[in-house]
Amino acid sequence: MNKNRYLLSKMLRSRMGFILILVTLYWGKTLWAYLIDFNLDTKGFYQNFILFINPLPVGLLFIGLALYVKSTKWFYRTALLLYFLLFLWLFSNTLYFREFSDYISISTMMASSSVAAGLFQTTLKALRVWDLMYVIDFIGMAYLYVKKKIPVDPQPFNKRSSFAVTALSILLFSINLFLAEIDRPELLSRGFSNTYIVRALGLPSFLGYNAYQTYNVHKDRSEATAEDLVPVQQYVSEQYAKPNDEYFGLAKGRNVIYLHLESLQQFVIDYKLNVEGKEYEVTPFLNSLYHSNSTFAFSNFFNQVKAGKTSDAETMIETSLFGLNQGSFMVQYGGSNTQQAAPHILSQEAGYTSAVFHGNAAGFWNRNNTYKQWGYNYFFDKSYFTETTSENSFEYGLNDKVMFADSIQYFEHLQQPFYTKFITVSNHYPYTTSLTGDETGFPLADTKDETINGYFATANYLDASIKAFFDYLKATGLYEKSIIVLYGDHYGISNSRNPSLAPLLGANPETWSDYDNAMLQRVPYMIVVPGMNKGRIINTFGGEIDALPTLEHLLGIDAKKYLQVGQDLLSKDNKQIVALRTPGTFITPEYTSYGGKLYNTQTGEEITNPDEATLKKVEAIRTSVKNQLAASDAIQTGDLIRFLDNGLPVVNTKDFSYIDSLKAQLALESELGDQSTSLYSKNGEQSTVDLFQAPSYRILHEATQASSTSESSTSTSTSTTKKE
Ligand code: GP9
Ligand code: MN
Repeated sequence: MNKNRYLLSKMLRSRMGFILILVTLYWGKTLWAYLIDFNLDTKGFYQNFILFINPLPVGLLFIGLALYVKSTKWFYRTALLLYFLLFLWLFSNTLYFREFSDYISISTMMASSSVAAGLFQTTLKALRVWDLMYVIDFIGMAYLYVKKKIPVDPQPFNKRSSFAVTALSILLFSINLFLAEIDRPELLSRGFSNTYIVRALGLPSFLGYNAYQTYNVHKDRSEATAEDLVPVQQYVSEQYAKPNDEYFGLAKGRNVIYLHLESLQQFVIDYKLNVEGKEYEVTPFLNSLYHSNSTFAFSNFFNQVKAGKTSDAETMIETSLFGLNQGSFMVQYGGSNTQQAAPHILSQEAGYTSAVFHGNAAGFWNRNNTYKQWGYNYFFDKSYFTETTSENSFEYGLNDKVMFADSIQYFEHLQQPFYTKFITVSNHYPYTTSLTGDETGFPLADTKDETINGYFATANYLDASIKAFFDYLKATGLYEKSIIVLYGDHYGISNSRNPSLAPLLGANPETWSDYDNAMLQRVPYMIVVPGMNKGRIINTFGGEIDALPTLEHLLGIDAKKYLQVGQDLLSKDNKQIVALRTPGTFITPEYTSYGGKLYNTQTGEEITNPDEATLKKVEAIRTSVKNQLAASDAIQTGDLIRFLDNGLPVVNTKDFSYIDSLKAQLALESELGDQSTSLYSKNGEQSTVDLFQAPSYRILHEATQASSTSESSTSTSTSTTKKE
C-alpha cells in the first residue's frame, strides 16, 4: 500500500506526471464547460461517452509536446503555456457561447474585429461566479509556486518516449474519430453543424476542422476576379426564361409563405396505404391542395440536392444557385459569401420583411450565419419555442404542430408584406421516433424495412400540421393576402431501400431499376394562390433551382438582372432540363440519365444502343447540364456576386441579430404606430395565438371513427409496437 503510494507520488513528481496532471485538469474543465456552459444536445449513452472522452486525445497531444523539450526550465514553461492556450481557447468559447450560442470560428475571428471588441465588452457581463472553477487551478499553482512546493524533475524525457506519447494521443484521437463517425456517418464531409463537431471531437479539433475548411474556401475565392463574371453573366442571360404574361405579377404584393416539407416525396401525393385490406389516405390535405384550381401543382418537380440535403434545398430555393458537389454550401460558404437571396431581393424591390421558423438549434447547417447573408430579418429557432422533451420532439427538433403553434406569437408581429419560411422536421429519418402518445395511430406499413414502415405515419402527421396552419391562415384572414409555396426538400426513402418500397408502389423489386430510383426523386412543389382559379396540375419538368425565378415572376419582379441559373417554370421558354448534382445525371421529359445508364423517360426502357439522332440530343442535354452546374459553381466558389453591380446593395449582416427578436418586433410596431401592418396591429392589437388549433391524431380520428372498433384496435396495437 505504502509502496504504491510512493510510486504514485514519484510518478506525479516526474515530467510525465506533470503532463498528466495538466491533461486531467484540462479534461475536467472541458467537461465542466460541456455540462454547464455549452448546449450540446447529446442524447443517449453513446453520444455522452464520446463527449466524455473527447478532451483527452487532443489534450494529451498538445500538452505532451512539451516532453520534447530537454531544458528543465523550458519544459515546465512550455507545458504550462500549452495548457494555458488550451484553457484560453476553452474559456473564450464559453464566453462567446453565452452571447452567441455558437463556437468561435476562423471567420468570426477574421471577419470582425467587432466580435473581438464585442467579446471584450461582454466578457465582464458574461462572467459568472462559477467561472472560478475555470481558474481555481491557476490560483493553486501560483500558491504552490510561491511556497516553492512544485516538484521539479530535472530528468528529460527521451525522444522515443516523447514520440510514444504523441503516437498514443494520435491513436486515441483516431479511435475518437472512428466512434464519432459511427454515431454520425459523414460527420466531417458533410459538416452539419458546429455543435455536432464540438460534441464529437472537442473544441481544438473544431478549430482545426474549421481552419481547413476556411483555407479551402479562401483559396478559391482569392483566385477569382471580376473577369470571371463575364462568362457567367453570359450564361445567365442565355438561360433566362422570360415571364409568361398570363402569370407575371399574379401575386404581386402578397405575403409569401414557404412551407418546407421535410423529406416528402411526390409519390405520397394521392397515395393510399393499404393495411389489412383497409385504405388510408396519407396526405389528404396536401392532396386537396394538389387538385385545387388555386394551386399551380407540379407533377415533375425533382429535388436536386447532394450531401447538404436540407441546406442544399434551401440554397436553391432562396438563391436559384446549386449547393456544392461536396459538403454543404451553407456550412462552407453560406456565412461569408456575398449573396442575393430572396429575402434581400424582396426587401429591396418591394419592402418585404422576412423570417424563418424552425424547431431545431440555429447553428444546424450554419443557418444562423447564412440567413444573415440572405437578408433574413428574423430567425426563430428552437430557443424561441417550448422546451424540447422526449414527447414533443426528436433528434432534429420540435414536432411540427408544436413548432407551428409556438411560431404564431412571433409570426403575428411580422410587418406585412412578409416573406417567411417554416421548416418542418417531424417527417425526417428514421420516421419512428418523432411521434409519441396521442399523435400515434396512423398505421405502419408492413415491409421488412422499419424506416419505410414509419414513413407514412410521419408524412400523415406533417399533412395534419400543414392543414392546421392553413386553417389558421384562413381564420385570421391572412390566407387571401398570401401566396403559399410548398416543397419537399429531398427524398425520404433512400435508393438502397427503394426495392423494399417497390411492392407498396405496385412495382416488382426484382425489376426495380435506376430509372425507378430517378423517378422517385420527384418531390411536391405547389404554389397556392388563394382566390386565383388558373391553377392546375402542370407537367413541366423542373427542380428546386427553378423555384426562385418562378416566384419572382409571380410577384411581378423580373428575374433578369439577377445571377440565377434556374428558369421560371411557368414560362413558355422553359428548357425542361433537370440537372442533378451527381456528374452525368439528368432528367428531361424525353431522357433520363441516372446510375450511369440512359433511359427513355416516358417508357422507362433503357437505351442501350442510341441512334445518331438520340446521341446528338443527349449530347446537347449533357452540355446544357454541365454549363448550368459550372456557372453555378463558379459563382458559389468564387464568391462572384461580390463583383456584381446590378443595383442591389450588399447585405449588411450586422443589421440582423437573431437574439431577442420579439422585443425588436414589438419596438418596431410601437414605433410605426398606425402604420404598423403586422397581423397583430391589424387585428386591433388582439393576439391570434388561440386561432391556431392542431388537434392530435387521436382526437381527429376519435371524432370521425369513434364507432369503428376495428380502427381503435389497430391504433392501440400500433402504439404498443412503437414503444418496443
Ligand atoms: C435540421 C433539418 C434536417 O435542422 O433541417 O436536415 P437534413 O438532415 O434533412 O438535411
Ligand atoms: Mn431535409
